[in-house]
Amino acid sequence: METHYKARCNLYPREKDVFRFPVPDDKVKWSVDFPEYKPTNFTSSKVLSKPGTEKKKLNRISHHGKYEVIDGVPRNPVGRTGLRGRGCLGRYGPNHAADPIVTRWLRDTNGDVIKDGHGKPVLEFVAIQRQDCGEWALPGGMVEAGEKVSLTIKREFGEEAMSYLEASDEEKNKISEAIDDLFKNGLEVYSGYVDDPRNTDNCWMETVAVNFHDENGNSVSKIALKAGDDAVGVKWVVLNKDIKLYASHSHLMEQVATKRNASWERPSSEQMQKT
Ligand code: RP5
Ligand code: MG
Ligand code: MG
Repeated sequence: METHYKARCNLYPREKDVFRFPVPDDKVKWSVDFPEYKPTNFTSSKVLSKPGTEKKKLNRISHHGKYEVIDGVPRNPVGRTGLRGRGCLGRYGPNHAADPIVTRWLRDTNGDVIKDGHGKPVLEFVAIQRQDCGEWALPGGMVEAGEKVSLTIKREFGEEAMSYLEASDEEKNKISEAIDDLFKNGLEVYSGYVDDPRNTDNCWMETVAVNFHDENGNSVSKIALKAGDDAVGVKWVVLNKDIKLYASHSHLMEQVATKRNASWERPSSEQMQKT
């Protein structure tokens, strides 16, 4: 992650009157002098009212190695965000999440894979609409204390894209089976800092993003998607460079396109008509 943009959004997420100190592009790096920099210190009351959780066995290690701790608090490794404190994030330093990226090839009505003008096949992926901000995103979530990333990936996909928490016991078994089957051969596409709007100077999101690809269109494509938990919508989205996604999820999707040798172009309306 070279720099961050969403982590410098003016109004802090989920708040009405918490604004960031404006940080121009050339003042993001801590190594650049910025004597006027006086960011507000903000930690949401929800975070402050959760005492004792620090004792849990949470992974405090960054994917980027050692981070600086200044005056007892970790420093965002990418740079200034315009806000100090924990904001609405639970931990100082890295807050670990995991993102499942479920993909299939976009096919025409005959079942043939659609290709872009350069002959590259076009991907579709499962996106959810976040309840907190309405933006479309990967169905990811926080790694719970002591939880393996592989389990977080399955759990979050079940909760957000298959409505596991709202399902009956019988449905729950079916969803778990489908997910176990689908999430067997993952390709890790990214691990590290996420340009999340909740980041502050002292805490930030990191993720492990794993791609599960349905090459032949007969596994993932069969599952029933249903938004649940903190998702209010779920759908297959045609991948291209113009899609607007939450945090730096578009950057994660670019990694998938590169690794799968898939198209990163917007498909023409002619191509879309064939689907
Ligand atoms: C993003 O926040 C991660 O990439 C992940 O998708 C998500 C985790 O937070 P919640 O969805 O649990 O809010 O930075
Ligand atoms: Mg979740
Ligand atoms: Mg989530």
